Amino acid sequence: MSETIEPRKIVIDLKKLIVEPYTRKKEVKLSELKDYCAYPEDAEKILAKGEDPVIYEYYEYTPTEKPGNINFGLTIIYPGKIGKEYYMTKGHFHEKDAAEFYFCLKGKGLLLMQNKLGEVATIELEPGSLGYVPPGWGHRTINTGRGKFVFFFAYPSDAGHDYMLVKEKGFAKIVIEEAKTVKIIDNPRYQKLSQ
Ligand code: S6P
Ligand code: ZN
Repeated sequence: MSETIEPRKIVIDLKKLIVEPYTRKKEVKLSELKDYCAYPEDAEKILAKGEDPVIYEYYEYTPTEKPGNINFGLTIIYPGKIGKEYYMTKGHFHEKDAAEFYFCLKGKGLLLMQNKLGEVATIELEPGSLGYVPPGWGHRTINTGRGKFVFFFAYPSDAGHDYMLVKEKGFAKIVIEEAKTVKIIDNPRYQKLSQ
């Protein structure tokens, strides 16, 4: 029998920074992110002190994974750095050719994208601006501000997520703070997809 999805109302609470109701909440701490960092030795130093800060969290509402539906939610990236690299999401590619958008609600940050040819694009996000991720582009978000960086996302429910490509090869660029300014530089640990 085919699944019936009922129409419904979902509230995005901009004060509490929560989606109500949500189907999934995930908190990513430094210990889980460390293999994605450009300078994992800096992550190890923080962890060795007995600290394991939450880097980001997200609330998602997934009606179903059936094609034709939309997943959406809220991502909150905390302010901070791991060494000189700003707090960021792991980043991923979608398994299917599926686009996504990020609509910034609070704070400021960067949307870093890369396609499988190794081409890179960055979009600055501040409240009111929307970053569009075309199908085929891996995406990571980075908090370059002093407060929480918060954005609303939406993408096709059957998109799927591939984290391995980013974990093993990295993004070609990383975002760091140097001399108190935001810099986008080559990732010293990047391995081209053809290697
Ligand atoms: C999912 C969408 C977001 C991210 C979230 C965390 O397609 O892009 O919900 O899941 O921003 O990022 P990541 O890379 O840990 O999934
Ligand atoms: Zn995505």
